[in-house]
Amino acid sequence: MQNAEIAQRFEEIADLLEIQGANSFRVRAYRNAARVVEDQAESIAALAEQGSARLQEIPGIGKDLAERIVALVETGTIPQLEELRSQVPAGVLDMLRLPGIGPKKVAALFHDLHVTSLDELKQAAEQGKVAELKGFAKKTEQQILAGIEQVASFGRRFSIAEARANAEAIVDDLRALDVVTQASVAGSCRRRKETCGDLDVLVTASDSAIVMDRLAEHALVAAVLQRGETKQRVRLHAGIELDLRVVPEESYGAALQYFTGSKEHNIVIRRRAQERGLKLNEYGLYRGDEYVAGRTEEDVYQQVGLPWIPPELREDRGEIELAEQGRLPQLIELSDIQGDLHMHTTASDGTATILEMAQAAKERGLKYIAITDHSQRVSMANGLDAQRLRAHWQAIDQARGKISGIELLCGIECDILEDATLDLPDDVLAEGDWVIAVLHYGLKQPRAKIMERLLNAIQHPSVCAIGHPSGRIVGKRPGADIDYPELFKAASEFGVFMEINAHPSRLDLDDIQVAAARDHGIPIVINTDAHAPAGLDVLQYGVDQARRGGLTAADVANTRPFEEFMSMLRTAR
Ligand code: DGT
Ligand code: CA
Ligand code: CA
Repeated sequence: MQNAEIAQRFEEIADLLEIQGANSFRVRAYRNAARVVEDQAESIAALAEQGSARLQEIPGIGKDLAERIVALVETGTIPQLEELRSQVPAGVLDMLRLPGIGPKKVAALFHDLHVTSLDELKQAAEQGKVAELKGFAKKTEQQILAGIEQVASFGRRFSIAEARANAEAIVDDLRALDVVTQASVAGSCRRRKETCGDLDVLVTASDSAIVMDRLAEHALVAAVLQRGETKQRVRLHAGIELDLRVVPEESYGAALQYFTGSKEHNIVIRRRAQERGLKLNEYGLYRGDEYVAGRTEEDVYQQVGLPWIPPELREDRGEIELAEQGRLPQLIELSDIQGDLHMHTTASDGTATILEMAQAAKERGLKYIAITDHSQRVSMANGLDAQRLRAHWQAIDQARGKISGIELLCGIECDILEDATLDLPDDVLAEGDWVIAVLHYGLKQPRAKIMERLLNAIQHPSVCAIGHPSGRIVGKRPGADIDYPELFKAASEFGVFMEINAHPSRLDLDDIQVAAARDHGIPIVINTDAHAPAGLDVLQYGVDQARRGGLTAADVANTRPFEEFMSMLRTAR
């Protein structure tokens, strides 16, 4: 447990006590404790393991507090905190995030108005009930409503899947207008970043008012936040906000370059312009007052001595150097993918049969798939034991005779158990064509244990690939604490492939590790992890992640024709 987490628990106790109207000295004692813990350079948890006396040597930590810390480190919680949490609904604490609202006001809202969440607070404020409370003015009520809006959107990032679906629908509809000549999404969404804070859209048009009206009335738009002559900001029903800019034709390339970002990439590009006696902004490239270029992105890059750089690479992670040397990679494309090596059927937690998945994959142009249902440890997902797996593989073998034009591999998504052993016996695993080893449980184990598990799996003679290596869920759950250089070194030594799990909630490996895995010469596979036919359609997001990592088709094993993929697999092992 890190110091910040310990401190956060004490802050929570202080908040809860204050909301309950506890003695202010007690409240302050916990706030002080939080600060003392947070400011320590040494690990408080490590000190706590040496006992309460060791902790009491730290100024500001008395006997009581030291014992609470020891209990917290040993059990993961504090009885007093649990007790307080049971008395105050979780949503009440959310109200503390509102600007200008402290524990005293929250206490009044909770006790006098019986409001227990931001949603209920919003309702009460809209009905004017908040202003009627003692100590609350009409102004406070408005402040609360504005704060709720802010909290709802602040810091929230949206998955690339949701971002793209919304942005592309709007861009398509704007492009369909007669007055519109060009339209594009820009920003992080165009760079295919795994999450987007907001959406940026650029348009050229002969009449900007028509474009503005079309957006304001769009079915996906919930509210117009700001509207000017050529700029509009709206909030979509999905919650994400979108900036639309209508720009002149001669500025379109410069604006697209500017608003695609990233900021870091743009700083370097602007510097290169300056070095050439040019000024670059969102309107164009200028020499003094004279317009030099800006109609297309290609023109802008050319003027600063570079070829056009794919948006996915624009993060200032070496792409400018590669561009300068004429060594930009020919990035992989969706159409390069020939196989999908991770999917589920009704044998575990999928909704379609082997043949239905094979048919769906074939319809999407794939030439081979691996059926990889769960192993027994994932009992929630009806994971397979040795006997059921052998029967399932027989069923896959029989399915081979019932469909042509697509090859089926007998695979398994085998858990790497908390004790670092594999979830199925060696003799069974040895009978499979394709074994993906994965972490599902014990993701919070210390790094050394996580690495022992991954390295054991890599050294297992039947393991072909590590699936969704970190186990993270984007924006929700951090992944396991992995020593990536060590992981990749072992994978490359033992010929184990690494997966980019294409599901937008996983995208695991992430973009940085994708590039690192490639640098280790590890064959990468991009897989959907589909649990239904429609699940096969997430492949694009995995390809985008690979592009952000700078991968070419040659870096990705499942761009190979089936025979070549199989011989690659045999050689690797
Ligand atoms: P996001 O929305 O947080 O996912 O990330 P972006 O990259 O879409 O950022 P956003 O929406 O704030 O701005 C879009 C692009 O516009 C950004 O990537 C670069 C450019 N940009 C915005 N503000 C600035 C700025 O202050 N300086 C520079 N150089 N570029 C900016
Ligand atoms: Ca953005
Ligand atoms: Ca923006």
